[in-house]
Amino acid sequence: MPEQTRTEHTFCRICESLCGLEVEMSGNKVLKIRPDNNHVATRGFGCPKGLKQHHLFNSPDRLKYPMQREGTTWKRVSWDDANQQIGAKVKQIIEENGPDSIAMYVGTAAGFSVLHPAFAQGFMDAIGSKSMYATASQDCGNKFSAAYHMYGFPFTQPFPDLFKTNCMIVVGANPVISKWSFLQVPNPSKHLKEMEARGCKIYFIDPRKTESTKIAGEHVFIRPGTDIFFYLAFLNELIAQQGINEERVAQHMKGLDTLKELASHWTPEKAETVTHIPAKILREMVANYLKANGACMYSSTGVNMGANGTLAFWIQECINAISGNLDKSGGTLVSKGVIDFPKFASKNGILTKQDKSRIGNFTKVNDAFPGGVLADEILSPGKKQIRALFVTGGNPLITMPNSNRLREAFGKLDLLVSLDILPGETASIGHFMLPCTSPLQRPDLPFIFPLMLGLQAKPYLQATKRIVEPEGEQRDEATIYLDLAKAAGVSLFGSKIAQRLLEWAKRRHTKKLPASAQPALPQESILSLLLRITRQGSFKKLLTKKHGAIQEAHKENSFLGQRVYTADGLVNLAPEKLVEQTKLLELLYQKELDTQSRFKLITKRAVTTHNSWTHNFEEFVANERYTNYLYMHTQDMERLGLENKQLVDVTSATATVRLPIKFLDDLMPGTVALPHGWGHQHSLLSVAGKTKGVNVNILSADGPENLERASGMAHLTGILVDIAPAAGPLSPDSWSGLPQDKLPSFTILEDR
Ligand SMILES: Nc1nc2c(c(=O)[nH]1)N[C@H]1C(S)=C(S)[C@@H](COP(=O)(O)OP(=O)(O)OC[C@H]3O[C@@H](n4cnc5c(=O)[nH]c(N)nc54)[C@H](O)[C@@H]3O)O[C@H]1N2
Ligand SMILES: Nc1nc2c(c(=O)[nH]1)N[C@H]1C(S)=C(S)[C@@H](COP(=O)(O)OP(=O)(O)OC[C@H]3O[C@@H](n4cnc5c(=O)[nH]c(N)nc54)[C@H](O)[C@@H]3O)O[C@H]1N2
Ligand code: SF4
Ligand SMILES: [Mo]
Repeated sequence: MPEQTRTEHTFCRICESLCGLEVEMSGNKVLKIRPDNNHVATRGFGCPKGLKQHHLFNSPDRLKYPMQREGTTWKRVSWDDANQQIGAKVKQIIEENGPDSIAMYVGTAAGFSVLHPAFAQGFMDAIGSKSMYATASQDCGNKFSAAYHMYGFPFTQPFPDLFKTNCMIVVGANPVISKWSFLQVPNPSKHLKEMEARGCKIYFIDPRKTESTKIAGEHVFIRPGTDIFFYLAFLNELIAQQGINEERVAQHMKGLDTLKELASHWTPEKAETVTHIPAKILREMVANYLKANGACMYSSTGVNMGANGTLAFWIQECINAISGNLDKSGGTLVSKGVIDFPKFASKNGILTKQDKSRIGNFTKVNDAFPGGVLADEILSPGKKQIRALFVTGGNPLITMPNSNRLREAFGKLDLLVSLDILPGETASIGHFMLPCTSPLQRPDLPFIFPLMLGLQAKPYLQATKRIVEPEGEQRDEATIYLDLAKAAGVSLFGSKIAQRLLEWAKRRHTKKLPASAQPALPQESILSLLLRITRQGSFKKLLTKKHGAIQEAHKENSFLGQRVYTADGLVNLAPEKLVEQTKLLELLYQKELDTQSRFKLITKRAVTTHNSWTHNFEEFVANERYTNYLYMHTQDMERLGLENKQLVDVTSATATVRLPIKFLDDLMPGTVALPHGWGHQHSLLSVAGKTKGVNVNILSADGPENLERASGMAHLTGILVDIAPAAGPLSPDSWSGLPQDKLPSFTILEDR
């Protein structure tokens, strides 16, 4: 008899929008996913990735059993065997080389779960290793670093009060495609249109006329990588137009004089020579910003990845602060999640560790070292040399700088373990792949940004149970780390009591499960405990609010003088570490002047991608989408004598990639765009593996001298490149830029 269909409510955990979803199911099978029209905040919004995620999860490649590689063959192993072997290796490496030789890379997918990142960190604490790496140094580490210096805590992140702002300047973000980052606002197009309709002045500062700029606001081109000069000129002009709120500054901030002195060198005319933003437009922008009752500047990855992200973000925050827009309705707000997390965490030394990296002497940001020194840390002999790496919900081989070098380094590891749902590029070259539950297979709460920090335009809470049962031997990451800690003879969170208590809870919970189920921690109970400690009621109770539970709205005047956790409680407008970096600005400016005639390469996301892992579904790579393209303005193509779809070589300081070119007149001439997240040819992914795209991160440089000093951010946009018709030894078949002999080809045994 066919099973009856039923509807389950949950929310998407692929990107920061966390869209409410209605899932039509039959038995354990997802038939269809619809946006939840009655969701309190996301109100019927969803994107192709979220609504088709079941196809990504139902792939025949989906990991179901622990796998171990022998030579070029992957075979199935039992959990006991995998844990025992990994545990023994971890013990051996600790004995021989110390705990810091065991590293971990926490990827984006981990960030969207509550328990996964907490238990991953707990495992590193168990080992006693400081060698933590995360996506932040490819994404937003600059924001964390600047916030730490200015506000005393990296996660203190003021965000635009979208519903009330009267002027918003968006720099290096494309919310219509990517949704917002550091702010949960589902359905960006609708919000942007509504904002404009009520008279809000919107600017997009971007080297490409993006999908967002076509929805609302005014677009202003900027030469990639020159944002810092735009911000400094904006500050210079803001001071000239007497836009400082002296009273607010005197009461809550320090360092204004240093800031003024710095800005005095950067007139709109001087900045224009490198940013290409006309001084007249900049002056108008400043006037509109100052005229508005409630204005804000917001930036995202286009600025973060541009080699000067920390300085740029710092100046942006200073502009919002000194103009009186910080902590003001219509400006930027600093919200609270379920607790005052910055207070709790800074008191307990969470996310504020100041360890230094062995290579490059970088200070940790958010308790993690820069990914751009990971290859060096693996390849450079000595005490603390990294010999083992756990990759948890990430795919660094595609997403980090200088992928070829990273591939070489990963090949030298004694142990590379991936906790993933798919056998992606990083997992494919490792020693063990551990099969995890997908988002639909785990109970959850909104991740740390909304939960702990309230980074939501409209605050709400929601709980979801697991709606799809795991298949084969898939396990949740928290349970995996508990078992790995036991196998390595260490205690999660560095606490014997915690380890024993969690093992007991796991045994007790597993007894209640059907005999065929995998052992598991009681995830719902742990999440419930978190809610109860923070006085939010129980998980079960929250589950009954299947469309989400609205929380109190954010308030202005609730941050300055109250929740700034610097030593003196003042916002530091001129942190020494950042001011020191400004000495390099003249040099940088000169370098920009010297390279005006060269191409700069930027990124470009698509609605069907999420970094590197959504190409394993036929529909998302159908027809022309079988590869990525180099996008170029027709004017530049004509100048170089290139034709649409022609194969070209793109060469940076590190490598060359070969791929087809497409014209795109939305680009600023002199700028080319190349989407990231491609280059799957040599993974075990059956659909993505047949695509032709190239990994753009072969073109970005790693190593201490190529990273942004203050935050360790990789330089992934605004990269200088040369472009020429395809010629020479690169094989047109590979298009990947990797020498054929360096590419391992793996097989997977059928018995999985
Ligand atoms: N050139 C260039 N490079 C970039 C960027 C760019 O714009 N340009 N963007 C950067 C940004 S913003 C980021 S955040 C990084 C991303 O860097 P990564 O986090 O390294 O990359 P993802 O592709 O998001 O990898 C997610 C991995 O998690 C797996 N996964 C999915 N769901 C789950 C789950 O529930 N559990 C587990 N265990 N695994 C799961 C996926 O299969 C995939 O392997 O890349 C950065 N790299
Ligand atoms: N569809 C889709 N959605 C995603 C993702 C995805 O891969 N695909 N990734 C998710 C993740 S992990 C993140 S962090 C967010 C990121 O979300 P966003 O930060 O909004 O990322 P992008 O859409 O890449 O927008 C960056 C913009 O910066 C511009 N830009 C490039 N270089 C420069 C520069 O030097 N200066 C300035 N001013 N602008 C520049 C680009 O043209 C682009 O329009 O998106 C998330 N959402
Ligand atoms: S925008 Fe798409 S991927 Fe992001 S949460 Fe919503 S449905 Fe999921
Ligand atoms: Mo990201």
